Amino acid sequence: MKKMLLAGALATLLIAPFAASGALVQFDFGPTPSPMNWNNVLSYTAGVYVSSAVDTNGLATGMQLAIISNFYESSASEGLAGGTIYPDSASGDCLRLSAAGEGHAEILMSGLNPAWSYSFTFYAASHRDPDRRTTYTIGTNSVQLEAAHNYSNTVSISSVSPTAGGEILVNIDRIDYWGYLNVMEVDAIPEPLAAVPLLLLLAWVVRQA
Ligand SMILES: [Ca+2]
Repeated sequence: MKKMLLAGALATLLIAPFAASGALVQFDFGPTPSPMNWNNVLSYTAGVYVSSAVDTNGLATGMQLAIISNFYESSASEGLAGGTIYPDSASGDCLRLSAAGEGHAEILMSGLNPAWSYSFTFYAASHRDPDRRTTYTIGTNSVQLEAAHNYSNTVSISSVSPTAGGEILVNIDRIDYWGYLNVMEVDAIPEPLAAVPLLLLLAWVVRQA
């Protein structure tokens, strides 16, 4: 009986990390906030804007977002309404980079689990004409996106490991005169290998019971 209880406790330990599996966290950039479980970043200047982001189920993740190198502006009108993948409150406004000022911005994500990997998806949209391309860089991985009339395209960087301190730095750079960030999604993926020692222990306990 004691061993069965132990096996049950170990099973709970084993399953617990996977309860958060696939937790998706959505950030909306620009002056117009999105409702429900979006995490809103209204300003373009340096500062901590989300101290514990919620996932799409409204659960607190402990994930923090800070702008550590500021954008050029936060614009309510330079995005694109009528996009097909996000609400207008998210696609219709944006943070922008400009050749007239700040052409490079940095976002520091912290409070991440060093044992997990994270996937980042970026969305940039503008109602104006090309070229309005932006580069998003994490470590040595870079992706680019054209914002002009972009109703549905996104770009992603997958399998990003945080530092031992639980941080990931995102760099955003304009390619043309204007650069954009309207939406960022972070998908937290628990590392399956972390469960292997627990699996072996559970198997041993069950064998002994
Ligand atoms: Ca918004």
